Amino acid sequence: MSLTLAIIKPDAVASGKTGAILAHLEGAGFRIRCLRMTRLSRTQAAAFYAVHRERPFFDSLVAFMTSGPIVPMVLEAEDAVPRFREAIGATNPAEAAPGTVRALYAESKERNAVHGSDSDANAALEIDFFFSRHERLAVRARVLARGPSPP
Ligand code: 3AN
Repeated sequence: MSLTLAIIKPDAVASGKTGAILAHLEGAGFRIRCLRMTRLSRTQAAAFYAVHRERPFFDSLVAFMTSGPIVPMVLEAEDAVPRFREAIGATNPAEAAPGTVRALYAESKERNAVHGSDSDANAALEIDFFFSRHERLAVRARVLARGPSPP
């Protein structure tokens, strides 16, 4: 089993889709291992999206991601990173496969309801960004205690 970092973005939180998205993800086989609601400062959002700092949409993306509360979470599944990206669909909801989270809940390329890590290495960095060492160790302890064949 592996982990990914997911975020329910400000558009979906503000429009009351948090519960529906969590239910969708659990129904798709993801186990929620850490979860919180928070609001990013400009500095935090710019750091989280630093890889996009030269892109024309960067300022707008930072403004959007700081516009309201978000719900970051750690999800566990087999091949969590690629499976989650499949479950959320393409960045542009107009191109997202039917039944994916973005096809169901996203408004536009920018206001696209959810974020998912794009590699195991970035998942580890993004989990560190949002969750404390204490929370991360608690997840690891539960995964290890469960052994190789989860219930
Ligand atoms: P994804 O979230 O599907 O991995 P990325 O990493 O290419 O997509 O982009 C990060 C975020 O930047 C997206 N989730 C979206 O909110 C925003 N974004 C990407 N492309 C555009 C665009 N052309 N115009 C506006 N916002 C964009």
